[in-house]
Amino acid sequence: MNNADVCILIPTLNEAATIGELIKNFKKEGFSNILVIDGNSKDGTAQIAEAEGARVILQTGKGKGQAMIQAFELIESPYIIMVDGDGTYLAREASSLLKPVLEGRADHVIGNRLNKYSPGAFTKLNLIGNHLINTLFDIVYGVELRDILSGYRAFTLESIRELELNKTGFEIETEISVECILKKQRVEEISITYLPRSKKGATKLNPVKDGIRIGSTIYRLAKVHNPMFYFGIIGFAFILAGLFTGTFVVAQWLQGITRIPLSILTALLIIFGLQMFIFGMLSDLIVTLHRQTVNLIQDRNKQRR
Ligand SMILES: Nc1nc2c(ncn2[C@@H]2O[C@H](COP(=O)(O)OP(=O)(O)OP(=O)(O)O)[C@@H](O)[C@H]2O)c(=O)[nH]1
Ligand SMILES: [Mg+2]
Repeated sequence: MNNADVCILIPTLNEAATIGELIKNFKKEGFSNILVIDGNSKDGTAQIAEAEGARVILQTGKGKGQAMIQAFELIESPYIIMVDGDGTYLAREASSLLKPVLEGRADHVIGNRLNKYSPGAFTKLNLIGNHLINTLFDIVYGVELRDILSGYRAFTLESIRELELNKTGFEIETEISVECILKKQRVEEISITYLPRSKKGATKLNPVKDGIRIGSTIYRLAKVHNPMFYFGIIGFAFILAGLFTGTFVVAQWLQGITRIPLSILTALLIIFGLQMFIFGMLSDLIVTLHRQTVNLIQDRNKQRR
């Protein structure tokens, strides 16, 4: 393997404070094939990147996700390292991230920030949000990944091309992680250092708005992988509401007051909730049968080859 076979992909939006140094550091590590996909930065990020010898492309749409998807289409190198342009990740850790991919042990390697982060790298809110999102992911997909939102990753071109990616914003890392699991790729996590963002460059992430978007992406994508979870949550919410109104109806009835409209509402809530569970069970059956069919076709295809 030649280092030119590795494309260092950096999405940037107004990262003039850090992009030059980052490119220099990757060059020092022997990586010369550097692609910056810029979101029409207003602070000269693209010019700095070009001056440092990176190939710079302007993204045609908006959002980090759109930039990444556009870049994946253009890259031809067999290996890719994706890294944020805000100087929060270390170029010297690139080779340890790449190792499992080069050795053929993994298709996709995630740099796990949660073991070695510097003070101030995560705000309290970001850390709590991260834990919640990773826990939700583990429940829905039944795999233990600690840091699905990490922006430092290494993978093969072949593996990233296999994924169906549509998310345009900060949900892109979530979508990549989900798709890797659905496509049965071998995913590995490696501990990496995570530094605080430079004071000179502003964050583009809104922890509340983007956190909710990421959480709802995991939930919506669960429909095809874990429908029991998807419908079960809705059913659970309705049954809980039904039990709540039902308790009130019974308490009133014991005091001699009959609440007819509320009794009807209680029955409807519980019936609807139970129906959601039945939907979940049926969808689960469909997903399982579909999975068996796909496995059978894949096995047949392998045998033919
Ligand atoms: N091309 C492009 N890059 C973007 C866009 N939004 C963010 N980025 C880049 O994506 C990377 C990650 O964005 P950050 O703002 O650092 O998000 P974060 O790392 O989750 O949040 P912080 O912890 O505050 O750094 C940075 O290099 C940004 O410049 C965009 O719309 N287009
Ligand atoms: Mg960042």
